[in-house]
Amino acid sequence: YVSLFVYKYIEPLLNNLDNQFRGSLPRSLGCLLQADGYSQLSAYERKRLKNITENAKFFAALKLHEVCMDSEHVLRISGVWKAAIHPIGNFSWFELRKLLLLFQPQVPAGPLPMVPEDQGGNSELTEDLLTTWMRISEVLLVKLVIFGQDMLTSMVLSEENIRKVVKYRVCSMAIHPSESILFVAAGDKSGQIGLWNVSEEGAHVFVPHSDPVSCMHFSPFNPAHLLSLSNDTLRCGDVTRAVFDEICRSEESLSSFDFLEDNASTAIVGHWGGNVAIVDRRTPGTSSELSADIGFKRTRTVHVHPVNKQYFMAAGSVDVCIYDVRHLKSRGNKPVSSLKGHTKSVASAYFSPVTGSRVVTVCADDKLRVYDTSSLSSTAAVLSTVRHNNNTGRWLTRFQAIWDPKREDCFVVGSMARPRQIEVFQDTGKLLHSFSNLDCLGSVCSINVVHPSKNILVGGNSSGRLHVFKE
Ligand SMILES: *[C@@H]1O[C@H](CO)[C@@H](O)[C@H](O)[C@H]1NC(C)=O
Ligand SMILES: *[C@@H]1O[C@H](CO)[C@@H](O)[C@H](O)[C@H]1NC(C)=O
Ligand SMILES: *[C@@H]1O[C@H](CO)[C@@H](O)[C@H](O)[C@H]1NC(C)=O
Ligand SMILES: *[C@@H]1O[C@H](CO)[C@@H](O)[C@H](O)[C@H]1NC(C)=O
Ligand SMILES: *[C@@H]1O[C@H](CO)[C@@H](O)[C@H](O)[C@H]1NC(C)=O
Ligand SMILES: *[C@@H]1O[C@H](CO)[C@@H](O)[C@H](O)[C@H]1NC(C)=O
Ligand SMILES: CC(=O)N[C@H]1CO[C@H](CO)[C@@H](O)[C@@H]1O
Repeated sequence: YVSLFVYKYIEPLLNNLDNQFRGSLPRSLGCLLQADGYSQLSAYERKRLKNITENAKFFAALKLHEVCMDSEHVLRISGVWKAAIHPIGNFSWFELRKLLLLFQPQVPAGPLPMVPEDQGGNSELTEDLLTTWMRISEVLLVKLVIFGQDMLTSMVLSEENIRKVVKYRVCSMAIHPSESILFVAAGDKSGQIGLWNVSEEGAHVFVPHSDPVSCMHFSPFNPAHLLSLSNDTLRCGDVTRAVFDEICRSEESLSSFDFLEDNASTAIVGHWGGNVAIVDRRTPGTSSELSADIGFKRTRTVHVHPVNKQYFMAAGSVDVCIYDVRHLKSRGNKPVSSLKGHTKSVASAYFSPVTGSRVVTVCADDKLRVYDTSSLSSTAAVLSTVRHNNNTGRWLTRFQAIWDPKREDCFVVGSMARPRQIEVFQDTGKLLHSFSNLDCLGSVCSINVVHPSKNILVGGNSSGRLHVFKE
């Protein structure tokens, strides 16, 4: 059936494509041709299918599916897709995409060498970049710069500070704490991680995951370590050993993580299925220490209190609750505090960075809410509510509101408003500033990250481009 489908619909489709989409055939496709239905084909059809295989045209289908996931290209090729899907009548675009996903090569389990995606022989440059990363991770002076509105307006975006860093939609970002070199990591929908020295031309791409990289942080204890999480695995890219280690591998889909202690040896990991797990990097193996049912249908983000590290917050369907990790057990967990009022799914919930006395959440009910968590009472009070269009739709990553790590009272969030902008709010709900640039910023930046000590903001869009606003 599958092969018939491929034969009937993909092949004519491929004939419509530009040569740039044609490539060589991945081995996995050979297996596909053994699938059901092959036997129903006539000898001629079988021969023809074989020819198609040998002509290695299927790879184009693979490429095509990758391209399709990138909203930038969807309009351009959707006409071709429609033409191809039309004769099938009842095959939806999503079914087709699911089918094509079967062909995507999987990243193997276990440690992976830190070698870049083939970028046409600039591996020496990658060496240099990794050396830079190592060097800037050795000495760290973190100064707290408190900036006000003047500083915000002095941060601008210019053409040379926009770069395509990963292939597809940006799902997570991390910024190295170095003050001398601006070094940014972006994770995308396909499992790529791009590393970019902002003063340099190109980015360097690695593929340590096969699923969206939904969460990423440089270790606060040792920024030579970049931790990245996708659906099935939490990895630690250790530049000193040039390897992406595997810290945790799970059958349950992983959504997010955060470090429980300053030395980053343990982490809390959220599962799409609702549970949270404790991972200890010192214990051998890649399974978690404890998986705890916290009564959630979904856990999207987890965040550890910046001062009282025994508290962590989980946010999911409509629930946002704070728990005490010391009392976590596999079942029957009761929250220390609940942040109530959300009427739809919550995309993120984060503690304010210095004292943790505020929490900002983003909810699909089109509201940003700030809670008072200074005295962890059973129900946290809402301090302010901001109406905020969050209707990012299918092609954009959902918005997350993140605190400026240098301040207690101000957070940054992507926006659907035009002209395109990234908004900064005070905890009172007042809009402090909108980062925009009529010439250079023409797209929504769903994912943003702010430098821990400098006035630098980076926004990532849905085609893998990063935009750096700086003084
Ligand atoms: C298969 O390829 C061979 C050589 O390229 C060609 O002669 C033959 O006609 C093709 N058969 C079909 C069924 O397309
Ligand atoms: C992402 O940003 C770049 C540069 O600003 C822009 O050219 C591109 O169209 C944007 N992508 C999308 C999907 O809007
Ligand atoms: C959809 O297409 C398949 C294959 O052509 C066919 O077997 C099935 O009956 C169709 N379903 C509907 C609801 O038309
Ligand atoms: C990165 O940028 C800095 C300047 O900010 C430069 O000294 C360094 O050589 C650059 N290149 C690499 C490969 O790290
Ligand atoms: C994550 O992986 C599981 C299997 O491990 C799969 O069922 C699920 O659809 C995946 N989710 C996403 C968002 O890719
Ligand atoms: C990390 O911190 C925890 C608690 O503060 C401590 O028990 C543990 O030994 C530390 N680990 C390392 C490697 O320093
Ligand atoms: C009130 C409202 O329309 N909220 C929308 C916020 O965005 C999500 C998608 O991210 C929509 O599903 C909601 O309808």
